[in-house]
Amino acid sequence: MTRTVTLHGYRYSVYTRMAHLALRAKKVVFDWVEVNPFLSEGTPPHPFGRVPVLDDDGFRLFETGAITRHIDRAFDGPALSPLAVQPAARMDQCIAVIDNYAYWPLIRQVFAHAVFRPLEGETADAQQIAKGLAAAGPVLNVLDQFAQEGHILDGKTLTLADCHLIPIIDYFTRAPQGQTAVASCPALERWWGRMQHTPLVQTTDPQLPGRP
Ligand SMILES: N[C@@H](CCC(=O)N[C@@H](CS)C(=O)NCC(=O)O)C(=O)O
Repeated sequence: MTRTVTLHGYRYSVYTRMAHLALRAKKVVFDWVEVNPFLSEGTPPHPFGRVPVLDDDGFRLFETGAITRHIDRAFDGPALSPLAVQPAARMDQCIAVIDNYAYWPLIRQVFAHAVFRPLEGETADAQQIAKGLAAAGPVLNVLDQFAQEGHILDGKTLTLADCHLIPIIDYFTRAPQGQTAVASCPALERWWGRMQHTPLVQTTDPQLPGRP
């Protein structure tokens, strides 16, 4: 019997892309159901109105950290979680840092207001960009230290930390201010320099409106 895997997600969502990256890294065949959580009519099968949701042959999961770990455990392909204790802990820590301290300032404040809203013809709030940039500084420093240490984010061995961080840094550096901020974090910049042209990153590019 064929195993049916479905990703319910929104094409421009960083969290959807995290799950998408894990599925692609494991070479899982899956269907994509497009759901825009910001429109009331497109209600995803998620109790809190978010994306993504993964359906693995009838087993439904929400929360991206659980989804990507499930993908890693439930499918063949390269392991995306380090076996060694310290790198595994650092990967988990990195994912939590992204959820708790990176998503809001880097994506919802800087990227949304400096890049996405202008592309969509919506008004942007310069104060939100300034607040997001200020909050982004300490987060980027922590991520830079992770990359510098070398347990994760080494630009060679892909882990779930990469799957979670790629969408965030990709969008953040599309804002000139974000690019400048990352340029002051040498190890993080080196990591992104290695990752950004990989087939995995290219094939999961959300193709923002107005970009070739
Ligand atoms: N804790 C959730 C967060 C997911 C999330 O915030 N997704 C965003 C899109 S990137 C969303 O659905 N936002 C809709 C909203 O904020 O109403 C997870 O880990 O999956």
